[in-house]
Amino acid sequence: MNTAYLLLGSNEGDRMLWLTQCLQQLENCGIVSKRSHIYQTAAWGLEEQPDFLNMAVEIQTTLSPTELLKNIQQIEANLGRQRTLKWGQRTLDIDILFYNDEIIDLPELKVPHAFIQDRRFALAPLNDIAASFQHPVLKKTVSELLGECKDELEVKQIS
Ligand code: GSY
Repeated sequence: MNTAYLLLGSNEGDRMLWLTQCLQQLENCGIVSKRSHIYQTAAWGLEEQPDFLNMAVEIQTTLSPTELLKNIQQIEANLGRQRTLKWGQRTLDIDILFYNDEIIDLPELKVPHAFIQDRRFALAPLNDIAASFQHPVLKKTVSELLGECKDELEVKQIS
């Protein structure tokens, strides 16, 4: 069994509904063993767009990293995601943040996800469920990375 940490985000349409449906569909990938609070977060990248709702989940899965990626891309497609602008609005985005303590460098998949340490919208929810998890490259815990993070975009816990 493998442990993966995922970040879910939505900033288009009924954001809470997309997150809820995503949680249901993730049950096809394994067991969702932990979920963070939900945060309303200012959009990073193209800032002239609606705020995101973000949450992190821990999943226990027998899927390999690339199988997991294919499954979550299918969930994104099922829930209306259209891949248009790189930093644009989206009904649902699912990122693999960590997969065990593995370092994966494939054209289609980089794990740990490159932005974790620079994005409060990822670290705050992740800290709810994996504060003492150590980043396998930076060798710092999620809690330490959150304490050092300089990202000033607003991240507000809403549930
Ligand atoms: O990379 C994830 C999608 N995304 C997000 C996000 O999830 N939250 C916030 N606050 N900004 C974002 N910009 C992008 S792209």
